[in-house]
Amino acid sequence: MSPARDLCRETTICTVRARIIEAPTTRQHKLSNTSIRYQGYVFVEVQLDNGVTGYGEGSTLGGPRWAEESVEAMKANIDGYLAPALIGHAASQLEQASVLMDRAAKRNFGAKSAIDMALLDGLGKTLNVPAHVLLGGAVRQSFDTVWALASGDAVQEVDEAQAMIARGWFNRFKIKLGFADPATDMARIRALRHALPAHTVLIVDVNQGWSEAECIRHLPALAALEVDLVEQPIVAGHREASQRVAARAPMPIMMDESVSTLAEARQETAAATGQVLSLKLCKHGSAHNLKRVAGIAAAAGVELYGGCLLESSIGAAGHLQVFATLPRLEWGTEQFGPKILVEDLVTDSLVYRDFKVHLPDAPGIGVTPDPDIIDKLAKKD
Ligand code: MUC
Ligand code: MG
Repeated sequence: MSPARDLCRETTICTVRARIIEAPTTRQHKLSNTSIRYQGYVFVEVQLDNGVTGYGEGSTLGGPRWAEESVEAMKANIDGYLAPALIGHAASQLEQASVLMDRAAKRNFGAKSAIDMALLDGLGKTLNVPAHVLLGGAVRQSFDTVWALASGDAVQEVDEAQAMIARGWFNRFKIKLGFADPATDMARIRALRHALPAHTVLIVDVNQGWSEAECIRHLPALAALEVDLVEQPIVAGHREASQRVAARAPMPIMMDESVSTLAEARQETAAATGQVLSLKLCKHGSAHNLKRVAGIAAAAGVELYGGCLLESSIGAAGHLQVFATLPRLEWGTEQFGPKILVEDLVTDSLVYRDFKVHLPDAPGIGVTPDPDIIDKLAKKD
């Protein structure tokens, strides 16, 4: 038997450790349902019996508000249910690990995806290959980027966007809406549209903040400002209202919070509640599930967008490994988290250049957590 096959067959999971990290951000980041000055992560270390450690990260924004999981809940469910279900099992059996985790806990997609990422990292390092090789192989080495503007202050946002363009990091922008009154929001977008180069891609994310009536009122004004894409304007699950809005909207609608599971992907695309879908590991629970959701959407003719939840370079690298394998990814990725942190969590941050983020090619997810920064930012029990 080949050494690689031996390694895969025999390598088992010894320990799964989860720690909460609180990483300060460079500025306040506001959404319709929360506002943060630091980003919370669950940092997962999976120790394999061949001596390799795999690292993964789950994130959420400002407690259990963006979705039902908080980082505290992720850690509690990893410690109490998910880790015990995996100890002693083969590290290479990624699908089996998902089955075991699904038996141990319902949903908990952020917690599961952090462990799945750590397993992919450990397995990639064991076999000396980047994680994307275990997911079908990369069809792209870099991704067009999107930066999120979310201070709510129009002057600051114009300055920030211009600085991102000047650095060559980001030249497409997503504006977070829904925390201010619509007149203020329109003034922010108008300021950006006038200050930025002609035809700069502008996306707005309402994070479920508007009713159908508000969409009817405000989407024409967004169209007049040449907004290219509107993300999750309506509460997830309000399917008929979302369907009507998507049918009459003058620009494409992007589904985000409304699609986590494969069933939701099937139902929302069948109901045509959007023409674009944002993919995130914390919503889909594993890299393989993200690929399945992407397949359902692509089969329905829906365009794909590589979403984020302000991951550090650890979680962002994990996302790039799977995004790299998608046959189509029309909108590139918004993995901007590493650039909004005061300190990134790795020794080798992802590279942003020429308005692209580049796929790392080191084994596993391709980045190395910095133990000193992790220890400094880890929440003390
Ligand atoms: C979301 O809803 O898309 C990603 C960027 C951002 O500002 O918020 C997140 C989550
Ligand atoms: Mg969103």
